[in-house]
Amino acid sequence: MKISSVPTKPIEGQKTGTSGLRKKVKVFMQENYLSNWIQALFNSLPPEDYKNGVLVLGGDGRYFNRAAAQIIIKIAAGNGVGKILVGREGIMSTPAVSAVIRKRKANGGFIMSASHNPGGPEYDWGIKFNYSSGQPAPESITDKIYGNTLSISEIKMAEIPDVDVSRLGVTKYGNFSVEVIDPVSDYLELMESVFDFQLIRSLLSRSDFRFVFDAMHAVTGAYAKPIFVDKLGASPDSISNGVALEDFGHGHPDPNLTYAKDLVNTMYSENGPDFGAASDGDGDRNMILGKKFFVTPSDSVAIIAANAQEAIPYFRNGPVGLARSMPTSGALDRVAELLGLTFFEVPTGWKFFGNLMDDGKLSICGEESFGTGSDHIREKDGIWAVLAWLSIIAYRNKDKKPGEKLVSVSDVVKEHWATYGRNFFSRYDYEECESEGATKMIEYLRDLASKSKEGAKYGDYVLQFADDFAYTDPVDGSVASKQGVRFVFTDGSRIIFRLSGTGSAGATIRIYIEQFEPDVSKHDMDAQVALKPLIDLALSVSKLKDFTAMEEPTVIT
Ligand code: VG1
Ligand code: CO
Repeated sequence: MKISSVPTKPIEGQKTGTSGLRKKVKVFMQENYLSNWIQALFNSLPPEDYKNGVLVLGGDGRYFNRAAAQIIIKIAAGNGVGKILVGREGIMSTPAVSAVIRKRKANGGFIMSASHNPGGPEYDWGIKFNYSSGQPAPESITDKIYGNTLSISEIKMAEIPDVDVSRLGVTKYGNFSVEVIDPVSDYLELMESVFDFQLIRSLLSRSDFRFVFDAMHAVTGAYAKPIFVDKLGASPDSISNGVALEDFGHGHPDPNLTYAKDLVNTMYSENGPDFGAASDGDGDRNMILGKKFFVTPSDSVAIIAANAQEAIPYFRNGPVGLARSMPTSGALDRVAELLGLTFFEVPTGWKFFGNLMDDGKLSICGEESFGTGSDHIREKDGIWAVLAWLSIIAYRNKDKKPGEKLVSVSDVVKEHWATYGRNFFSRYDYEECESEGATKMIEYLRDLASKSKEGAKYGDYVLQFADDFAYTDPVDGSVASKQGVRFVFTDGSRIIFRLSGTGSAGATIRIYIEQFEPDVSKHDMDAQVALKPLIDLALSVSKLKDFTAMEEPTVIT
């Protein structure tokens, strides 16, 4: 195998965000743009982490993945990687890549995805690198990669023909080989070891229970039929948008109340289904809905944690520890407290959970941004979350005779609130703001937080503390600072501000609002109504309209 040295120059702006490097496709298609980043990555890894080693390659099927896969394979070969395991047609969800890395003891893997960002020639592309236990590369590595993109001068490329990724099997090129693998089978095997498929099947085959899943024309299209239909007995028409398309059918593959509107409409229609779910571009997010009922992701992880031991065989000995990202509501904290479990609060982004899991401290975790998962892999996992919820509902109904009223998704949630209290939660997103105004607003808030005093009055709320969240990893001692400005009040209410690290144009401001309500008689209130005073406070404290000229949020969750 001949390896050529391609001269190159540094390209600006290749710093990874919350989850990999994301840019417009057009940016990635510039000469050497992707190649520089991939080569910089190899320049950053210790050689023993990839020389003659095995790397996994998958993606969500978006536009440019096919061309990108060939570039990545050639540079990997050029740098001495021994073998690449690639999903057929370049397809593999983020959780499946994590599962395959772990099962096959690979050194790491690439995921070609910009997750929930839209795809197609005018939209976004992205690349993530995961390490040997399947977790997203830590900041120590991504910082090194960025450093190397600033000084890169040479790309090492193997001179091999394009690899046919459409057929399963191994192709050898000297000491290097490519194996095209089925993107579903390892992942499915793992799911079968985590859950009681028989139990879920008993629910999905009932005539008085209707299930729907919206793959949003993204990667879970490849997983939904083999898992829900073929293995678990759901009817074939329960899957919508089940074919992965390069532009996600012109959609925004983000499972939330705004972008998964069709599913939401179905679930809120008269005589709608009993259970609805959706996943995002790369299959790591999930949205769970009951009949005319939305489960907020912060509640979802808390409810899964509270029910895991009885409903999910993987947790038959009980979870060891729980964790959430800082802006996620405190619903999970209450479960940890009642069950007597260790609890962690980490910055936004899944990379912070992995160390805790590797150290045996953490079993179940989640983020308010529709991310839920466990230590079965090192990524959030959309299909896993759906199976977890189906397990809970199936377990509650396992002895119900035909015709008897079933325990519904909303019953489970309301029962949970009655036991633990309800954490009202909402997130306001202001997408594509002018970067300058958004940055100034965060700086202003950071300054305000640092000057704020305990006991200060904010309308009807009394300040407990305000800060810019910083996290010290209890396993390796690494510190992440400036992770979000928070104002926490004496009744436990919180308002939090941060800038998104996953966008590809302008800046996105996220405001997270939370208030705890122990009184059961108030649990049926609409979250937007219950949180109105706190939302108004957040807008006035931040002077958002002055800084950004944004009148309304683009997405409300
Ligand atoms: C967002 C979410 C965060 C999530 C990240 C990656 O980040 O808020 O919770 O981990 O996306 O999810 P940000 O920086 O835009 O707020 V995914 O599904 O894009 O891999
Ligand atoms: Co995603």
